Amino acid sequence: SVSAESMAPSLDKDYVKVIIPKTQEQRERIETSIENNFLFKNLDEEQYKDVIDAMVEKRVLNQEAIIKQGGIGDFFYVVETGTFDVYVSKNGVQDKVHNYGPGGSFGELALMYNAPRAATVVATSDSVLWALDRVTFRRILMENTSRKRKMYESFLEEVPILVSLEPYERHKIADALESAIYEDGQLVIKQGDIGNNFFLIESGDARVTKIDEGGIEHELPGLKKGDYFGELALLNNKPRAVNITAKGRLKVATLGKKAFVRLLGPIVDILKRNSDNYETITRNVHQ
Ligand code: 1OR
Repeated sequence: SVSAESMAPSLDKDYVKVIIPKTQEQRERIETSIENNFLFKNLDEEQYKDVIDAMVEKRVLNQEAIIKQGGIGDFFYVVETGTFDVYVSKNGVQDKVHNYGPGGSFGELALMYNAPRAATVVATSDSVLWALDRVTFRRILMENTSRKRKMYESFLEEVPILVSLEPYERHKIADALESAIYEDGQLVIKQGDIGNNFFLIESGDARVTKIDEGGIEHELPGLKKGDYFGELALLNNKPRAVNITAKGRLKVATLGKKAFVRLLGPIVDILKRNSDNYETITRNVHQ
């Protein structure tokens, strides 16, 4: 077929694997550092090994700029220990836009898009990083990443709750999303359960019901494409407040609790404010 993917040059036989010798102890430190990083998910055994083989340890001192905006992209970095601030200069004004701690990663943009570095990244403590060269990053990690970003890009742009985010913040959400499908009548969230996921509706509709103290189930306003649910239990650490059921075939994109907290931090206030409306809706149902 003439899909975009099959047009990508197949260099499979031409590359030389990068192997930086390392101790078992170093391997274990890498594994811990990438454990919760979505970019490393879904790798097969060989890809996982190749990535670890290619990584090189890099120690940086407090205040060192490991990446300079406008520079050439050579490495992608994963933070083992330490902290980093990210600055973007625009029209001569420099703004702090982000920060990273252990398990975080940065420097993928220039490698993915063959672009100059989009930001400056400065250590704010003595730190240990694992660096992955451009060729290995593109060969192994990029396919995963760009496929997901492309897949979710237009959808995420249209999700009302996410419009206030920067495009780059939506990219990071795309990296972390997992799709799931529920058939008609299937329960997605059960009232009273512990909440572990946040959901965005990619397509289809969902029914929302609430069982009152007397055991009677009340129908609440339903949900449609672009709507979200499941945030309440994550915001408040409370059991699920309602039942959510697929009405016809329902496709959702989900975010785990950790990713929810990390990626939706900038809009938590909006989510909380919106959730105040539920109280009104629920109160009306009980009247
Ligand atoms: P890079 O290869 O361009 C700098 O090198 C890295 O900083 C970049 O990849 C990202 O991994 C990371 N905009 C651009 N790059 C950012 C941003 C960012 N935050 C972290 N990086 N933001 C948009 C600012 C208008 C901040 C979004 C929260």
